[in-house]
Amino acid sequence: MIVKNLEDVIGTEDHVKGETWESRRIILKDAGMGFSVHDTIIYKGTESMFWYKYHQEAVYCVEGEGEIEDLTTGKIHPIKPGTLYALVGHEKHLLRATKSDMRMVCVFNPPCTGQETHDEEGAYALPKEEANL
Ligand code: 9YT
Repeated sequence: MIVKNLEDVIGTEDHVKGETWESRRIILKDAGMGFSVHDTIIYKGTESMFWYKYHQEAVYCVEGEGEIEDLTTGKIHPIKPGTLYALVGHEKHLLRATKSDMRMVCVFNPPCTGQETHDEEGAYALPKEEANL
């Protein structure tokens, strides 16, 4: 059994920071579970483009409000606490934290190893001023 607290991850190498987000990676590939579990924060007023070509990801909002735009359909879905989106088809998407920081718990299959921050394939962030928020 593994028992961890977010406090065990904050400030370690598994606490990874991007331009528009930070990710506290609580369970990674080395745990042998077949998935990884991340507690992430998306910063207020930002727009991020993500495209996980090689992973499926489910994301559950526990705090904050924003929206996700599915770039394969053009559809925009509001996000609030209790909303879950699942990228079953590796959909390229725009994530916007419009009203506040959003705290999102993510599960990845296959699991992240912890290295993804350097070469986050397909993910890049628009500068805040271009996001027009
Ligand atoms: C919800 C989301 O996609 N957050 C970006 C961070 C990323 N998922 C990660 O590496 O934890």
